[in-house]
Amino acid sequence: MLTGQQVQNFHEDGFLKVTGLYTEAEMEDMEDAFESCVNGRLRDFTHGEWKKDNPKSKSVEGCHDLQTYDFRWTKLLLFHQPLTDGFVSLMGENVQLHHTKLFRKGTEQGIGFPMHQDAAWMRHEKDSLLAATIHISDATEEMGCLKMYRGSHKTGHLPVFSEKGRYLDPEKYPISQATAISAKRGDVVYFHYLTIHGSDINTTNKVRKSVLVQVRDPSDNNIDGQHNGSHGQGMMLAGIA
Ligand SMILES: O=C(O)CCC(=O)C(=O)O
Repeated sequence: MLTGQQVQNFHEDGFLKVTGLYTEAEMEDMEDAFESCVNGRLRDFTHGEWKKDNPKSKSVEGCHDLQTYDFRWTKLLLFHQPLTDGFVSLMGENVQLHHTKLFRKGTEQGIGFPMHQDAAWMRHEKDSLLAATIHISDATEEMGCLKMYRGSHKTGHLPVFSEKGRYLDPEKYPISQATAISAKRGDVVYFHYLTIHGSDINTTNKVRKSVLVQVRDPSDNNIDGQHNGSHGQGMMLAGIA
């Protein structure tokens, strides 16, 4: 379980980085599972028309529903007690799976994500959704680590600037003004689905690797049907529905 101070920080900031939830042996398993997943399954996850401003950049690639590709994701993401305990500390005893996904941000010009709220992709009535990004590689600022606007989960639902990419106005919410959340391999960053976040270009020669689990309270309902029907969506990770 997280400490009272960690929970308080999360509610103030809208995000929280936690270390030590995974052992090195688990991280080795995770990296193997990552490599076994990526062959032939990755697709372009670049948000909308953002890339046209950076024509030389390479795409961010990713895929969903990791547990359908390799059994290790089930124990490393869905039935991983320390990870789930973190969700319970932050949102309460009932935790339901929404979806899993993986990102691979390529080297030298691996493009970023413009600032956005995940809520624009999966709006729910009670805004209970949280995500956890698990870092499989280190993520320095030069590698295009996550960036967050501190406290922005309190601003509610903001209008999207790009309908297609569903990101926010880059003039109002530049990536450069957000707080960089650099992370080490094994670190987990929990964040609320209203927290404004994104990430910048990977300018290094190292690939940035991460996976993500998104969850909700089982009493919460999707409003517009977006992002419904991921594999295992509705599975209880903790508590009862
Ligand atoms: O990990 C990143 O670089 C950003 C990912 C992101 O924005 C998301 O999962 O919504």
